[in-house]
Amino acid sequence: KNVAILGCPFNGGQAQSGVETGPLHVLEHGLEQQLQSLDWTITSCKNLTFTPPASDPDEGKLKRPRFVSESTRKVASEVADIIKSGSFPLTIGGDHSLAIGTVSGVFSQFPDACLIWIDAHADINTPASTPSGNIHGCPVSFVMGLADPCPPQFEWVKPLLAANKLAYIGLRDVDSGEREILKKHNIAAYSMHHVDKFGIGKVVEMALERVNPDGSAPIHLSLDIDALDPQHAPATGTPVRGGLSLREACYICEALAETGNLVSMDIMECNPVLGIDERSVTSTISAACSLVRCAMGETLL
Ligand code: DIR
Ligand code: MN
Ligand code: MN
Ligand code: MN
Repeated sequence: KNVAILGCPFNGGQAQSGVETGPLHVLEHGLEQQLQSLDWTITSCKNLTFTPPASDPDEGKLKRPRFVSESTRKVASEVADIIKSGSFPLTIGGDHSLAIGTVSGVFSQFPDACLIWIDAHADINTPASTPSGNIHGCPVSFVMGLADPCPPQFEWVKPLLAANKLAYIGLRDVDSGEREILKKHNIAAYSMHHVDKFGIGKVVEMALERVNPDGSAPIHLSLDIDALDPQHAPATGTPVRGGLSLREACYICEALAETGNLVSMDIMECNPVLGIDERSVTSTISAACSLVRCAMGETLL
C-alpha cells in the first residue's frame, strides 16, 4: 500500500484567502504518521507551488482563468505521474477547482473510472451558468466537456468523465442552472433529503449501483469538507447548514474503502483562516483527517 501526498496550497478558484493554508494544517495534524500506522508507505509528500500570472483578465464571467488553468494542469500531470509510479494520490486542497486537475489526472490513467463527489454543492456550473464566476463552482462541468464553448485557457482539459460515471452525495445548495444540468444528463445526485429518507447506507449503495453496476471500476473520491454539517467542519469558505454528520461522511469513506476499488482521493476546501476560534479550526482539520483515514481503511476490520 503506497500513497503519495500532494499538498495543493491553491486559492484561485474562489475569492477568500486562507484555503491555501489547508494542506499545511492537515499535515501538521499528523496525517502522515496516521497513514503510516494504517500500514501505508508514504512514497512522497510534496507541496506544489502555484504562482499567479502577472495578467489574468476575466474570461466572460470566469475569474482568474489562467491561474486556475495553469495550476490544475500541473496537478493533473502530478496525479498522473503518481498513479504511473504505482501510488495512491491523496490530494489536499486548496479550493475545489483543483479537481479539474485531479479528475483529469486520474481519468487519463483509468479511463473506466467513476467519480464520487461529496459536497454541499454540485460544482457543475458552466462558464455560462456560473452565478459567481468562481471556478471552484465549475470543475465538474469542465471535466465533462459541458463548457460550450470551452474557454481558451482550458482547452487542455479533455472531456473524460461521462455523465453515468458521476454520483453526488450531500447536496443541499444547488444553483438553478446546475439543477437543469443534473436533470438533462440524468446524473446520480443524492441530496441531504435522500440521506434523511433512505439512510446513508442505502444512499451509498444506490450511488455505487448507478456509477459502478458491476463493481469493477476504479473509484476517485472528491470530498469537499463543506459536505459536513458546519457543526463538524465550520472552517470552510461556503458552509451550508443541514449537512452530513461526521459519522455519515465517515461511513461513505469506509464503504468506498470496502470496495477495494478506491484509487485516488481529494480532500478540499478546509480554510483554517475562517475558523472563528482555535476549536473550530481543530474540529475542521481533525474531521478532514478522520475522513482520509476512513477512506484509507482505518475502520475496516
Ligand atoms: C456556487 C457555490 N454554486 C458557485 N459553489 C461552491 O459559486 O458556483 N462550491 N461553494 O464549493
Ligand atoms: Mn462545496
Ligand atoms: Mn466543492
Ligand atoms: Mn466551496
